[in-house]
Amino acid sequence: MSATNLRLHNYFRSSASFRVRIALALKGIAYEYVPVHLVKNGGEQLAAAHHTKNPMEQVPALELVLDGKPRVIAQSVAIIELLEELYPEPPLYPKDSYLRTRTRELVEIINSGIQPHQNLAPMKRMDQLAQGAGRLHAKHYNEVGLAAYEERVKETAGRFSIGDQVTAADLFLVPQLVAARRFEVDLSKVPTIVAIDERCRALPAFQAAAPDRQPDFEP
Ligand SMILES: N[C@@H](CCC(=O)N[C@@H](CS)C(=O)NCC(=O)O)C(=O)O
Repeated sequence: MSATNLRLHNYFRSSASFRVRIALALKGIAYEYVPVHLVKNGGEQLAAAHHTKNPMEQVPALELVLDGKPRVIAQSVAIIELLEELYPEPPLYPKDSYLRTRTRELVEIINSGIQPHQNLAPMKRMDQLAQGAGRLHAKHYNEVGLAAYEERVKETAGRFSIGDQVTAADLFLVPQLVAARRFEVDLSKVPTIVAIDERCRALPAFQAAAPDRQPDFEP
């Protein structure tokens, strides 16, 4: 399988986009950055043109020519797994079956256990039911999910979530902590996570992928 003409439809503040940007940076893959503003113009993710790229009306979506055919893939887990197949070095999933499964478990704690609760649409819906509820809901699931991640990661942590090599789990953790800080989650309860996050953020690929380094960044 081979790929050319990669275009990432994404948003600087989106944690799911940030995950994919880290994978692209770690693997040294060139791509075109296509901004999709989630707030301006009524939310560009809701436009018909974007809907065809991601029917969930979310970012990220990766457009590429795959084995000569134009394709668009959504969902950060699927995109990162495709990048892993196309560009195996450096690997983001351990060779050992148990550690690979643990990596996926940590990925899912964030991908399905935390992040969906802090999305714009559910937060807006919660706020319609009770003013301010959206933020409290998002904060709660950040606390629950990060506590679970902390408990699990203690078993495998080295410099990073799984030993001393960066894995997909770290690509999910670092963007999640940006959100957790925004929701003022007390991170003193998750010291292993905080130490891993610091080590990841010292790496050039994580820095290059950070929200404030993107062309559509707004303070
Ligand atoms: N499971 C999806 C989640 C994507 C997602 O939730 N994207 C958010 C930004 S991080 C989004 O586009 N939200 C738009 C909205 O809620 O309207 C993935 O991993 O790609």
